[in-house]
Amino acid sequence: MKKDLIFAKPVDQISEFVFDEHVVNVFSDMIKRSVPGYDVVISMIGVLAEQYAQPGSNCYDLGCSTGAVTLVMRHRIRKKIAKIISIDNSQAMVDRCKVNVLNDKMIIPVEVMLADIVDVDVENASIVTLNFTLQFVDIEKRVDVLNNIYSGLLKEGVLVLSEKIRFDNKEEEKFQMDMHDNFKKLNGYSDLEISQKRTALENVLVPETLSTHIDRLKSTGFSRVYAWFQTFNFVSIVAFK
Ligand code: GEK
Repeated sequence: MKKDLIFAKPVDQISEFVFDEHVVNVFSDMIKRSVPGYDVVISMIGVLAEQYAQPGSNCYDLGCSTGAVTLVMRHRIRKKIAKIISIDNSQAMVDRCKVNVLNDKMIIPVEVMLADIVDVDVENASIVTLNFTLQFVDIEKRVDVLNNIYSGLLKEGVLVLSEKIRFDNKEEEKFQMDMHDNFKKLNGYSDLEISQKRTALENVLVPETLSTHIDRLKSTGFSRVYAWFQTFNFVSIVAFK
């Protein structure tokens, strides 16, 4: 696994964060050292997928990056589903995801597509995952993404939504952000790396509160919405049609 040193050196003008080749090359290391609980979320998505995948249906990995969710679904699902559809709008991510799928020997068919999840039609789906992806979509378009997912889900279909969140309560926001910074420092990131990355992500990753997510999912029509995981300012929610 190549080490993430993208923000290790001081930069005069920090440009907006993009999911380009440099990020793809270190992505696995970057996400594990930056998102507390990432590995747990990935393996528990496997547990959810095993439980809720429906025969003949599609399972979607929206914002698939290098394919961690795609592969855990492919390894865990025992039913004869139609296929896994993995979508990302970064060409570099899609290319890497395709390689990772080719190197994986499981038999469930996987279609990896370059597309914006705002424009994709979800069809015949039993499971849809947005694993730390919706946070990168313009706030006003998030409801369209959820409506599209909801209408493409089968009865009893499941959406897994994982997000970085913010908190209305200032004290709690400070506590959760401090703990997240401590987590990154313990994982070897310097103060400079943390601060430069924060600037690069400022208008790119826009977190919302947990209640905003839950309310939006419920108003989209999801009948049961449960937060099943939280570590500091990272949560994962499961929503049932
Ligand atoms: C994982 N799910 O390893 N359409 C499609 N893809 C998008 C869009 C969009 N509008 N916006 C962002 N992306 C993965 C991790 S990373 C999370 C997801 C992170 C893609 C973007 O190119 C990137 O690959 C991914 O969403 C977000 O479980 O880096 O914090």
